[in-house]
Amino acid sequence: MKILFLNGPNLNLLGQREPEVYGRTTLANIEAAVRARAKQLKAGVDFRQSNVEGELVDWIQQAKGRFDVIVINAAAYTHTSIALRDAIAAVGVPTIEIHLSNVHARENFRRKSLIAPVCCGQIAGFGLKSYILAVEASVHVNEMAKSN
Ligand code: CA2
Repeated sequence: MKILFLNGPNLNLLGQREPEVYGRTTLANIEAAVRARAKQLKAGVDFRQSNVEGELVDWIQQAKGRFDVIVINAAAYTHTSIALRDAIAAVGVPTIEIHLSNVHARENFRRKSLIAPVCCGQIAGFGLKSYILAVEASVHVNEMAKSN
């Protein structure tokens, strides 16, 4: 099975800015941990980041037939992007929403996710471990999809 990991705006700054909020782990550290767990579970991984909403939309559209599951940390676009929501709904690839922080314990505007209703589930609040849990959830979602 193949998993497409998508990371939204400013996540390229992880570990370099605001360590008090997002910690010292870099996106490269996260990618390495994701690849290690995916290898154990015999899953392939493509891991991407963009600050551009339209590029994320393009990648979601192109996932059809190429990936079994999409995992997305849409960052700030989580709370604003109807375009990402429409792309996830249109592509029909099971999608898991993830966040490093517990978005429900932060500012009110972070409690609303426009993509949650078109995702199969949400993992938030576990830092790098949110990504590892998402690898495991992807395998589960794929097995469920195959048995239906
Ligand atoms: O907790 C998460 O994973 C978020 O998706 C992170 C987003 C935020 O807008 C969401 O509400 C929750 C922000 C990502 C920006 O990351 C930075 C990293 C270092 C320095 C500045 C921003």
